Amino acid sequence: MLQKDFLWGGATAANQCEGGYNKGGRGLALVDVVPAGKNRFPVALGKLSYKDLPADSFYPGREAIDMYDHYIEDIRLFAKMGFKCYRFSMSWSRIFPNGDENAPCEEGLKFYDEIIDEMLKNGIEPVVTICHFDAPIGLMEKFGGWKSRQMIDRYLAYCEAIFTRFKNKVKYWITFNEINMILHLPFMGAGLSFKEGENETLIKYQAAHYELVASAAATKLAHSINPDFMIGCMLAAGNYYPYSCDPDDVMDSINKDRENYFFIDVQSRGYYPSYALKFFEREGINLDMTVEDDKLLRENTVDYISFSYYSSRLTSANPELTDKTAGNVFATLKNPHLKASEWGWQIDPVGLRITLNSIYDRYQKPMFIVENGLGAKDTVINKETGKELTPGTEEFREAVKAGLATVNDDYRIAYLKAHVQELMKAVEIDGVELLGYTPWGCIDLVSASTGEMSKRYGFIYVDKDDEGKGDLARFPKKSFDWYKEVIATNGEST
Ligand code: BGP
Repeated sequence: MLQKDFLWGGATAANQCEGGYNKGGRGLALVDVVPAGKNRFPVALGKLSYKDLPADSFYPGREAIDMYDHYIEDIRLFAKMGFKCYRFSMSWSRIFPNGDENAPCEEGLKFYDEIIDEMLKNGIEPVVTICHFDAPIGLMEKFGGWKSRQMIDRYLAYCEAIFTRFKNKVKYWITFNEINMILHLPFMGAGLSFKEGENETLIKYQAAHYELVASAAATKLAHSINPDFMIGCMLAAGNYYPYSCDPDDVMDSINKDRENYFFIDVQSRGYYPSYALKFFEREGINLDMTVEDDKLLRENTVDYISFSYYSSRLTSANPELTDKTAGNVFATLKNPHLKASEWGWQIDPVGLRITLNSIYDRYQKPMFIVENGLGAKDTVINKETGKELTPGTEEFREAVKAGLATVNDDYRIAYLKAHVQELMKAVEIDGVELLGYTPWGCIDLVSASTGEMSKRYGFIYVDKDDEGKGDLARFPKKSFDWYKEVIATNGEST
């Protein structure tokens, strides 16, 4: 049995659902300038400047599903599903539009006050990601993003504003979404861009160091404001399997895992692991790392470890093996034992149990699965006639109005069901400590890797397409009732 207060819920991020990019005094943020389509990865990787793109490239991310004006309706739908918690992110540039103001923007704080109050009214515990791919553009322009140590103070000013304002309303915080994205999508993760000939590895690890110090300093600050705050780190997780039992493959998988676990090693243990120090030595990487940084890291480790899990990964020391998955930031070898999503993300529920066990064995701290799910193309149907409905048509709108539109997303239910069953085994059989589970994109939103709407994760459908068309109507999919039952039975009925 899971504990009675297990936190079932869902997860989103401001940058992918909130919209209202120019409302309430909000300044431009990182993701506002990462376009959909073929230029998305070059910009997210810091190889192409958004300034070289036409101004209309950034649709539909900036308006997303307009949760800015729909949050009451959305939170009530979450409450209907029985959510115990809701993980969302605050938009840094709503609180400090340019990043460097002396005082926070009251309108931004008020907006989150209202959202949180609505959640609390509905018995939903807020879980707040402080930064989810969306530092203010002003700070990118001024400092080159997390290349600069000055980002730490700006981040802390933001943290102080929200910790103080919400100290009696929010308990669970996450300092950075998927902090290891610095290595994989450096512009999206940390506002980094690179010039020809620069040492990218050095820049990425320096930025990582500043974020790690900022995270530790935020943990210290948080506990001084409210000792009951629970501060978590967050990793894009998913263990690497060795391709074979060849010891070289096994060693290779250990090294690949370390690239990601490096971040939690520092955030949870409080010091740099020896394999990382050796790596820096070999690469000639000399980081700006002070005695005070070291002290901060050691004295302010996280209270819990949160992570996203979509897929396991597969690696080999043999360079001749090149059959990799496409469509995933973490390209991996194809695992013959696994099926994959339409985007090539390999589906591995047991991998979730393996990942939970690895993390718990390594750190012995409570964990929180804050993202998991299946991105898929959904087809809307009329639930009475079974007829397919085309968004944008009169028939579609009529069916939505009459409460007859739905999606029979059995594929999503199958994915989530298998993962919930494995997380239950990890708790009940292996004894890992798990605080909660918040499937990603509990309401359809813009995809981080494609910048489009058509890769959907939600229990709730949102009428909006890749061109930004649609009237934003929301309605439950079949998975909505399935998840409601899972929550109502505390995971016993899947
Ligand atoms: C994670 C991000 C999310 C989210 C998710 C799904 O990396 O934290 O922001 O989008 O992945 O990815 P995608 O939207 O690319 O399918």
